[in-house]
Amino acid sequence: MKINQAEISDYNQKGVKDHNENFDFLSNKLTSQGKDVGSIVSKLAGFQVAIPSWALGAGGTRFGRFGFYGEPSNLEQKIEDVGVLHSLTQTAGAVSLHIPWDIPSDYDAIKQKADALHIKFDAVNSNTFQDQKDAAETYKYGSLSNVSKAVREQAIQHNLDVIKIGDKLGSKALTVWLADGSCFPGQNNFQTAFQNTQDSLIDIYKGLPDDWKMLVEYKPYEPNFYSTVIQDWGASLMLANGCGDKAYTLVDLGHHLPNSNIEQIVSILQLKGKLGGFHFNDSKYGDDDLTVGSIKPYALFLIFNELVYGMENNPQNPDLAWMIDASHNVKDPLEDLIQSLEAIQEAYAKALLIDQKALKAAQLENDVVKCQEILQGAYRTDVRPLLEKARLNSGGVINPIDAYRTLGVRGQLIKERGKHTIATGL
Ligand code: LRH
Ligand code: MN
Repeated sequence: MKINQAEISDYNQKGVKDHNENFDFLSNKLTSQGKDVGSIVSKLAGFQVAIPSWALGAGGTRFGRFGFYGEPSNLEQKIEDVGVLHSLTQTAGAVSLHIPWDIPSDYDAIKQKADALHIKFDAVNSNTFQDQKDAAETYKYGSLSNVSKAVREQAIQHNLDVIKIGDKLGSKALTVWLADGSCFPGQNNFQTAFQNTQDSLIDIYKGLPDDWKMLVEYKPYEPNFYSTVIQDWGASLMLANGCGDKAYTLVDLGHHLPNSNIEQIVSILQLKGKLGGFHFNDSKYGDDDLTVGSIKPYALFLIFNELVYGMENNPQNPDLAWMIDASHNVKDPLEDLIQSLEAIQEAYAKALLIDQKALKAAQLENDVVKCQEILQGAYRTDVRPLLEKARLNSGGVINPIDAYRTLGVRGQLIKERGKHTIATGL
């Protein structure tokens, strides 16, 4: 299904008066505080987040999966669904594919479809955490870190194949996340596992086109529950440095032990010019892959404060890959992704309201209270009229969730696809 511009402008009619009143009020207030509202709105409109191809259907856990009707059953339908998200929000202009879950059958056709929907191909993800049915070697005891050279070589070759697939689609980055680790003390020699991983990543790195990046994603545990080879930002940073200038760290918000200070990690990785991108989601306990901003919205705001500071002060750090990585156990996947896109825009908008100069001055004065007042003043601002303006300026809708329901998108998808289609992915 495709949402056409006429449906969008018809829908916006009912809300545009309220929007204009709210926007004018906020815009006047911010302008009186010296804020450049126009630049904030254009930064929001330019902030495109990649949708994970593996999260367009219902997710699940080992305890079960409850399907969602009208799920996409092939890559073409997944691109269509990303197109629906982008039509409504105008901030989902990219998709991140996971291989082999989403190997295109017709590259030209899929590129034409994505182009027509203004969808770019962001980082491609390799998968050496599941065995493919005709594979010669198993990844049961790891992939790039495996004690077996044959297993490591199979995993290296898979990553080189993923690069080729991404290259045909116009992608410019490879994301490597490894489940590799151990479930019991003594099972692994940590140094051998780490060195095998480093050597394997270097072999993959040699196959990276000049204008590509390698994003090394870390995670403390699951599916291994005693040790994980790439357990934290330090391990990812060391491995990226061991590969070279085109290798960076990837921060998945759910891949941190409770109460980790993620904004500090983000800040220092930018200072070192080694922050490559994000997998946005939220979590209460583990890698819960919940809707962005649904559990810890203030933490997300503090991360965006460091990102805004870094984007202004760390030219040594590359443009970042913005991606969502979530799983939907109880919500309509598209509504869940719309809420995540909204939360990301909201955190970014609030962070753009922070007077970084005044904050720096207060920090130099050790005026702790003033520092907090500056941050929380921005956080307490209802920035939704700015998000609406950015969407309207780009041809999107004022309220994406309401539009999604008013336009009956899920009903239309069920009519087209039926109730029993299942999307590949997690
Ligand atoms: C691992 C992870 C990784 C993906 C997978 C789908 O938990 O975050 O980014 O490969 O989820
Ligand atoms: Mn992830």
